[in-house]
Amino acid sequence: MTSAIITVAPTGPIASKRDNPHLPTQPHEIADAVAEAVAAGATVAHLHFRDENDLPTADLDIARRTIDLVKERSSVLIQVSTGVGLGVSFDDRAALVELRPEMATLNPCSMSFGPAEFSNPPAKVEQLAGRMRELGIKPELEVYDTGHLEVGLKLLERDLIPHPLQMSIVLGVPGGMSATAENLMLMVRRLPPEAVWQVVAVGRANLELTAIALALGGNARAGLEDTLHLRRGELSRGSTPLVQRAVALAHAVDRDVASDAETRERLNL
Ligand code: KMH
Ligand code: ZN
Repeated sequence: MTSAIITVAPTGPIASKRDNPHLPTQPHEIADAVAEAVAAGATVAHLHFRDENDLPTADLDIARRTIDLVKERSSVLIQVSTGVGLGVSFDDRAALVELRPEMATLNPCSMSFGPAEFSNPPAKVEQLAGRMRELGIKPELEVYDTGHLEVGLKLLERDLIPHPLQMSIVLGVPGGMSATAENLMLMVRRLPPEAVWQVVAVGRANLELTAIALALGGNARAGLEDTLHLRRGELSRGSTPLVQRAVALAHAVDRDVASDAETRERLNL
């Protein structure tokens, strides 16, 4: 099997330091967390940004400052989240690609996201995909349901996103598919053979589904964005223990962890 690409997701849109005091929120904290995770084997950093009050933000200065600090510490590939956080407008979220990261997420469909609405109107999604293509930014599709996958495959068919398809199968968001092995298999069976994919299992099933995905040939995402715990009742002391666990799982199923060069080659960057 191919080597496993490990993405670190140190900070998401929802959790706060009250939920886990090790959650990095400020630019230097995020840069420290990524540097540690890279030393443990991560080659991609999936980044959300927070303002001085620790709230999710698409502020370009904060994003630029964070990215610069991350880049000072390693040659990790930067993947900016254009999901950002609930309550931030699509246009503000989309503007983050103007910072020209190597990669950015593309959330192809609107949905309920817990108690809120996650708005991704089709015309705006296509516009963002087009802008990413112009700027040479690799999109990672974030699919939370079977219909999202079909929309993503249509974008690929219409050449609005480049080959190979890169995808996160996100399971466990209230409003999307639940985090079960059956749902993961349903999605994986529908992927084109060239697809580069990982599971983003939110919450309790993170360990099991990450293990299954690695055994199936998928990649792994690890970090406090997706789970705050290492195991039931034990908060993870940052993202590094989760990255180390993903590396151990990859080795347990006889896979190497992708280097920077292998990651770039597999994603055709
Ligand atoms: N926060 C995850 C549920 C994005 O940032 O664009 C999905 C995610 C999407 O990581
Ligand atoms: Zn994210």
